[in-house]
Amino acid sequence: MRIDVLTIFPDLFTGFLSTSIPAIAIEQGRISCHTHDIRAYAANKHRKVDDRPFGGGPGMVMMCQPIFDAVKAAESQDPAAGGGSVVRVLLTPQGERLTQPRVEWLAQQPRLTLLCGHYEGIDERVIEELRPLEISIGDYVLSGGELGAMVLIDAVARLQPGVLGHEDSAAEDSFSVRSADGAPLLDCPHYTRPREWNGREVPDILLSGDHAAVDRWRDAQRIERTRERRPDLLLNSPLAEPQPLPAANTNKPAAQVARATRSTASSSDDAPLHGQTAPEGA
Ligand code: 9D3
Repeated sequence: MRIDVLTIFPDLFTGFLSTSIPAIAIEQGRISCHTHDIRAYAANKHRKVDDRPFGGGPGMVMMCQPIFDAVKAAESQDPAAGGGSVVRVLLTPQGERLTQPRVEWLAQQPRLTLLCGHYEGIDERVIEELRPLEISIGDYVLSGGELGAMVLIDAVARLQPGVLGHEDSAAEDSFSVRSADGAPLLDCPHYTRPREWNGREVPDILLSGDHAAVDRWRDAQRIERTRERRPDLLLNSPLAEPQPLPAANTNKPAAQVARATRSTASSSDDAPLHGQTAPEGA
């Protein structure tokens, strides 16, 4: 897979691309990653890539011309790389959420062009012209698309065949392990030596040598942790706690039913499985 990244901060990618899984994927020749400085394509002599918004308001807007020319230049390099097929992705808070099924689809493409926005946003006309997929990595505010692009690159790199030493690791971690009915499950807890640390012991079952019993214990842990921490993943699964009737059979809107279900499943009288929780707000 060939990946081209368009950014006004190409330096952000150097450490990332020379470390850990992305570096291994590149060294093995499973992916190649090319960064392009959008500023190098600015046609004006001041190398200006942004301007004030029409209609007024705060901040600056990225101009069409440097972005369009950078995309065309990047995609005309090594034209054989994608066999003529290039998937364009704009990282933007207005995008659809990056999920593991979307990562799996992106990982199978021969060529990606990742466009990182900055400032208040990008002139809408160049988005209409390029028609990229629009992807967000979550509901929080970043200062630009670069971290989103790195998240996407890391997620697709580790799925390339041969990149992870232990081939089962990708198939068995969070969101790849599924219950019998197909609900994605969180991972079970892991332990290594020593058997006792700081007065804390490793669960006896893991030392029993009974592999079938270990497998059953791990499955039970996955289900319990998913119920406790991510009941939303089990909403349509028989593994979920008893739920309110579907929205169609009540006079409540679906969002309200989902909210009630989630708050029931993680009620505060249950002991928390882990010590601290980040507040989600009102
Ligand atoms: C505070 C500015 N916002 C006004 C309502 C708009 C805004 C513009 C540009 C907010 C963030 C950004 C920069 N973010 C990204 O480019 C971005 C992003 C993100 O902020 N959150 C989650 N995923 C992504 S992917 C790209």
